[in-house]
Amino acid sequence: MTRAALLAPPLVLALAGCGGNQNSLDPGGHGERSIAHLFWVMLGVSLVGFGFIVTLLFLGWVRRDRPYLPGGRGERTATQLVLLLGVALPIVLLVALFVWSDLFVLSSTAAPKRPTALTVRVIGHEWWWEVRYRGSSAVTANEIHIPVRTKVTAIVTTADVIHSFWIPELNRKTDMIPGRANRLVLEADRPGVYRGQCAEFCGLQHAHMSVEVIAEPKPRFDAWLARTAEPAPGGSPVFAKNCSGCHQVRGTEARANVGPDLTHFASRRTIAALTLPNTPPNLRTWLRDPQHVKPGNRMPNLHLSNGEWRALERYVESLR
Ligand code: HEC
Ligand SMILES: [Cu+2]
Repeated sequence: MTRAALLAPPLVLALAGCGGNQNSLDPGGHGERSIAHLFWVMLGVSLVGFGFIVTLLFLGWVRRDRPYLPGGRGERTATQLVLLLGVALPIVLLVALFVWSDLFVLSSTAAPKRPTALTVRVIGHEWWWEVRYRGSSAVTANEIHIPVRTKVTAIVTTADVIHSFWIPELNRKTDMIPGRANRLVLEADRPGVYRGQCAEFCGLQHAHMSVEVIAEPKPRFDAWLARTAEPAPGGSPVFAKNCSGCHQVRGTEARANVGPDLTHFASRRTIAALTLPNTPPNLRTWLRDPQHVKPGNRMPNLHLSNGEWRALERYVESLR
C-alpha cells in the first residue's frame, strides 16, 4: 500500500479525465469506493509481483558470468521456483481477486434486489439524457437530482444507439442497450455535483453528451421533485408553431420527445448536455444557431425572424 501511495499523485492526474471532477479514484459513494479499493489492492499486488520479477532478473544479470551447471542442484531449485511463483501463486492470486471482484465489488455496485425508496429512469438519446422519476410526472434532461445518503435505483436504457452511463465518482459504467433495461445503484455520501459522461462512442457529438448528478439534502430534493412535476403555466404560439414537433412543455400542446422536455428548462444548470452554462446570452446563441454550438446535433437552425426569436427567448426563460 505504501508503494501505491507513492504513485498516487501522478496516477490521479493521469486518470482524472479532462471534463471537471470525474475522478474515479475519488469516490463519492459506497459503490465507487469498493471499485477504487479493488483498484488500489490490484495495483499494490501487481507492483509487489513486478518488483520481485525485476529483482530476479537483476540477480540473473549480476550472476551472468557463472558457468551453467546442467543437472546440478541449481536447476532443480529453479524448476521448483518457476512452478511455485509462476504457476501456483498466480492461480491463487487471480482466483482470490476474481472472487473478490465478482462476488463483492459487483454486488456492491449493482442495484439492490429490493425496491429502493426512489427509482429514476435515464434514457440515452443522441446526444443528451432524458431523466424520469417513478411515481412522479417530473421529466428533466441532463441532470439527475437525488437525495443524499440514499440508495437510488437507476434504470438505464436508450432511445436510439448504444450509449454508456458513467458517473465516475459514484459507480461503474453501465451500457444503455436498445430493448434492454440495465440497473445500477446511485448513492452519494455528500451533497454536491457529480459529473458524468457517455462512455460508449455514439456518434458525432458523443463528446458533448455529459450529465450531472446533483445530490441534495432530502427536503431540498423533495421540493425540487414537487416543483419539477408541475406543468408549465402556459404555452406560446411561436413555440407551438416551431418547436412543439420536437419538445414537450407539460401542460401545453407541445408533447414531442425528440428533444429534451423544456417544462422547467430555465431552472437547469446547462444547455445541450453540459455544452454551455444556462445563461440568457448562451440561450440566445443556442436557439439561433444550435448547429454552430454543437455541430451535427438533432436540433436544426430554424431561421426565424428577430421578433420570433425574442418571443421564444422570453418564453423559454420563463419556464422555471
Ligand atoms: C427537429 C427537432 C427540434 C426542433 C424543431 C427544435 N428542437 Fe430544440 N432540441 C432538439 C434536440 C434533439 C435537442 C438536444 C440537443 C443536444 O443536446 O444534443 C434540443 C435542445 C434544445 C434546448 C436545450 C435543452 C437542454 O436542456 O439542454 C432548448 C432550450 C431548445 N432545444 C429549444 C428549442 C426551441 C425554442 C425550438 C423552437 C424554435 C426548438 N428547440 C426546436 C430538437 C429540436
Ligand atoms: Cu452516447
